Amino acid sequence: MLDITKIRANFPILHQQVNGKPLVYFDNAATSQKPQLVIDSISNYYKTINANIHRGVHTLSQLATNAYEEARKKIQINFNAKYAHEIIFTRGTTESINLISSGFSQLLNKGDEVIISYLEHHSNIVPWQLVCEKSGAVLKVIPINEKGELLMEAFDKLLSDKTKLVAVNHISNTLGTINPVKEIIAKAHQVGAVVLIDGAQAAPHLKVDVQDLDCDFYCVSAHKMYGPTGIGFLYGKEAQLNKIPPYHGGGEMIKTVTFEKTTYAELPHKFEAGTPNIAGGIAFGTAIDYINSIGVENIAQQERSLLVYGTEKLLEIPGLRIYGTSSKKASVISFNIEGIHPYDIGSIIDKLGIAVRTGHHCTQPIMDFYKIPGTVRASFAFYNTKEEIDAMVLAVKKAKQMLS
Ligand code: 7TS
Repeated sequence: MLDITKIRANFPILHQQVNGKPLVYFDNAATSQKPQLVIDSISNYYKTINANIHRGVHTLSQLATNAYEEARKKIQINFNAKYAHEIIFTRGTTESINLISSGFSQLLNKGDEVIISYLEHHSNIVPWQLVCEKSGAVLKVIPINEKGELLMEAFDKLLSDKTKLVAVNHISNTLGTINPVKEIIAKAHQVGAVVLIDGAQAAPHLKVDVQDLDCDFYCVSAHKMYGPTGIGFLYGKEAQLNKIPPYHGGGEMIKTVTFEKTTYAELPHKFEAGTPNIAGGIAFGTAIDYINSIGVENIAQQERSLLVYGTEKLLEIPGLRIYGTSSKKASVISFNIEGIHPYDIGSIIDKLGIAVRTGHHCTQPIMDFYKIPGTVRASFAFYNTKEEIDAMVLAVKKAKQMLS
C-alpha cells in the first residue's frame, strides 16, 4: 500500500485552495501534476548546465548533451526498446503521430487502406485523414459496442492485403477502455500492415514493453506522466524508422549539405532538427525515475481502487450514467446526469474546488456514437484519494439539485 499523504507532499500544486475550497484535481487525463523532483530538474538544468547540445566542445555543452542522452536511455530502458536510437524526442503524442503520418503520405498509394478506431483522439484521426486526402488511400474505422469496446470481429473483416497501416490508442482518454493492442498488432502484421499505438493514456498507468507488444511505432507525451509539457517521444522499430523520410529539415539532422544534395544523419538525429526542449527531455527522465521509485504496479493498484470506489459512489446518484463500462478500464470516469448539460455540472463543481474536464474530450465520434454533446470526465492519478472522490460526489449532488 502506498502512503498517499507522503506522496501528495511531493506535489506542491495539490496543497492549495481553488475558489476558496481545497483543490481536488481530477483532470489527470488532460495533464498530470508535477512532483517537486521534476520541477527541480528543470530549474537545475538552467541553473547549472544550460548549453546547446550535440554541437559544442565546451564542457557545459557536453554535460547538457550527456544529460539529454541519458534521458533517452532511461526512456529506452523503461519502455524496453531495443536501441536508444529508436527513441525520437518530439513535442508529444500529437507530433509523434504527425511525424509518422506525414512520412506515410509518401509511402501510401491510391487504394491502400489505413485503419483507425472509433475510440481515437482527434490527434489520431485528423493526421490520417490528411494523409488519405493526399495519397488517395482509404480510411477505415473499427466500430465499438455500447460498453465502449472495439469490435474485434469487425476489425478482422476490415483487415486485408490493402491494409498498410493500423493506428489505434492503447487506452481511450474518454472512456478509459484498455484496448487489446497486442492482438491488434499481431493480426495487422499477418496482413503485412505496420501498427502505430497512441500510448498517451497508457504510459502513465501501465508497464509498456514495446518489444513484447511488437508495435512498429508507439507515441507518448511526458506531461501525462508527471513530466513537463512540450516533450514526448516516438518509439519506432529501427527498420521502420529508416523507411520514413525526415519530418523537419534543419540543423543537426544532416550528414552533409550542398546546394545540390543533402544527406541525412543517422537515427535518432534524422528526425530531430533544430534545438530541442533540452530541459524538458532531462526532466522527462526524472519523471520516469520518479514513477519507478513509486512502482508502476503500486500506481495501477491505487488507481484501480479509485476507479472502483468512484464508479460505485457516482452510480448512487439517480439519473447518472457512466459511459465506458468495459471490464478492462483505466481510472477514467465519463458521466452525465439525465437532463443536465455536462458543462453546467463542470462549472458548478469547479466553484467547489473540483477540477474535471467537460466536453467532447477531442473525441467527437464517441459523442456521436452515444448521441450526447459531451460528458463530465473525472480522471484519477495515484495521488488522488477516496476522500476527494467523496468531495466530488457531494459536489455533483449539489449541482444536480441546483440544476434540476
Ligand atoms: N492521444 C490521446 C489518447 C490523448 O488522450 C491525447 C491528449 C493525445 C493523443 C494528444 O496528446 P498531446 O500531449 O499531444 O496533446 N488527451 C487529452 C485529454 O484527454 N484531455 O486533454 C488532452
